[in-house]
Amino acid sequence: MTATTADQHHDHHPTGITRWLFTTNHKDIGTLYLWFSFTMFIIGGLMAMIIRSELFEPGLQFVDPLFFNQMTTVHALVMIFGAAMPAFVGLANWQIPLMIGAPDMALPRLNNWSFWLLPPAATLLIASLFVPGGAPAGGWTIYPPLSIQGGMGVDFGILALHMMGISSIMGSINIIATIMNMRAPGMILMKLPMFVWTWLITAFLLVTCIPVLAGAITMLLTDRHFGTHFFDSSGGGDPVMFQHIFWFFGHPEVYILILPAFGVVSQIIPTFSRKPLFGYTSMVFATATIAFLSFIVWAHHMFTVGMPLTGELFFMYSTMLIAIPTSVKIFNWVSTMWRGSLTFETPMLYAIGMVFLFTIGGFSGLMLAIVPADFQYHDTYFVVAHFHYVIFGGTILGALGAVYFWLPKWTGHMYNETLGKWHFWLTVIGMNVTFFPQHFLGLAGMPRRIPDYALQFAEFNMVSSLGAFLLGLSQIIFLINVLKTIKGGEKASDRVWEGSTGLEWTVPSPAPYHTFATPPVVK
Ligand code: CU1
Repeated sequence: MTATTADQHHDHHPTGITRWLFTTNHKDIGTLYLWFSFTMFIIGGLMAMIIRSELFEPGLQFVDPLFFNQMTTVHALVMIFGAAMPAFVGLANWQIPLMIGAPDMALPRLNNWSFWLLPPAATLLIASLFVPGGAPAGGWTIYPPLSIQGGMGVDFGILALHMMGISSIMGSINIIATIMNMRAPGMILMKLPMFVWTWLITAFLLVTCIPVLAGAITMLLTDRHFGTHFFDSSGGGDPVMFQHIFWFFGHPEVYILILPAFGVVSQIIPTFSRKPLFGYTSMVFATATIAFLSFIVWAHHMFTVGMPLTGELFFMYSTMLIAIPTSVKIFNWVSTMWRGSLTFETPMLYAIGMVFLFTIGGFSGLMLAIVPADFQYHDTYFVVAHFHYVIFGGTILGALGAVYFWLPKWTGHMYNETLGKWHFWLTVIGMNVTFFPQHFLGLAGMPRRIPDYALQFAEFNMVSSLGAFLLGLSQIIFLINVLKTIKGGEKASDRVWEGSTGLEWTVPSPAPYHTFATPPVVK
């Protein structure tokens, strides 16, 4: 059979469910990832609502203590592996080929498989709550001995983590292969848009650290069923070894969650400042430095296990070192805005909110890095407040900002700006009312992962729960806005943000004014 050029370049277009099941198109797969992520965000969010309902006042109200801890564990795993990571893989699928001038991802069939591993994995994870014995109950870190003793739900969790890990590794291989091999002629690495740079570095973090998690949970599995005693002290094993292996994965995982959000912010801020990104080269090296340092700080999560003083000092100072490249990035974002022609449409609000709130989480992280102080904060609500500023304030706000930023590009329609602004302000107010009081609860000594608490913690918990209900409800505005934009609405121009040329979504940063054929209109 002779194939014409047209045949080679036009796939068959199956419709309905088969379109989505068999798709190898990066945009379709990006869309699947984003909707999957949003679904997990809602499911994990509903669990958070149950947690905050239970903690609204002292005493046991709605769920029994074991189920409370199991659901808290699944909330974390769903949010990290189901909502946050897939959101950015979805953004990567949509944007990386467009940003580097490639027709699709390098490995389109692998791409399909990467996505379709996720729904069964998520099903297993959520089902673990309802099998005899229930889900892991010790938090997302699944520390032994609790995770050795738990029922078959723990095995569900381990299998789910393996599947999501395989998905992440395959996705990362695809992203690395695409960026290294499929750039348009002339696009040298130091011309990559920052979103692409941050994803390249994130993909290397993923292929390096996910196998370590896979090792840890496989050893856990053999401890549970095949008579090994890696982590079982009754058989000569060491439960603290699990913590070392887990956090060798777990700390880089934190940067996997945040670096692509940094990339998004580095695209949005120049666009709405009508200036090129300040300090592009330092931004690239700061990102790479953060990624490198993320591998030598892991034991700051386990200062209280009783490690040698030299170890505590090393992990304290190496952790504090991360503040330097992080500050470089924050300095660059602020400098990009400095004397720019700023406008504050929804994506820009999200980017600025992300920089501000992530920085709060960064500072509380610095506080937690101080060894003697950490002995006070360890396993308190201070830690919960800290990482929610990082993951909600940083990662989730970054993802939401990215959706508003690129939605006109994806759909051809403008979203509703008024609804976008309502969504932003209610989300930011809800988030701060939820998580800021948790700093005070933690400093006052309230432990994390408990369904009940002493009376002196009642007021701040009530405030926190009210904030959480506001935060949860305001996400409905986002859903309505996105659905309306997909269905129709005002047509998006090819210079939606009046920031630069039609390439404003894809170039490293908007070109300086004097390079425009037609000068942009600044409101
Ligand atoms: Cu860490």
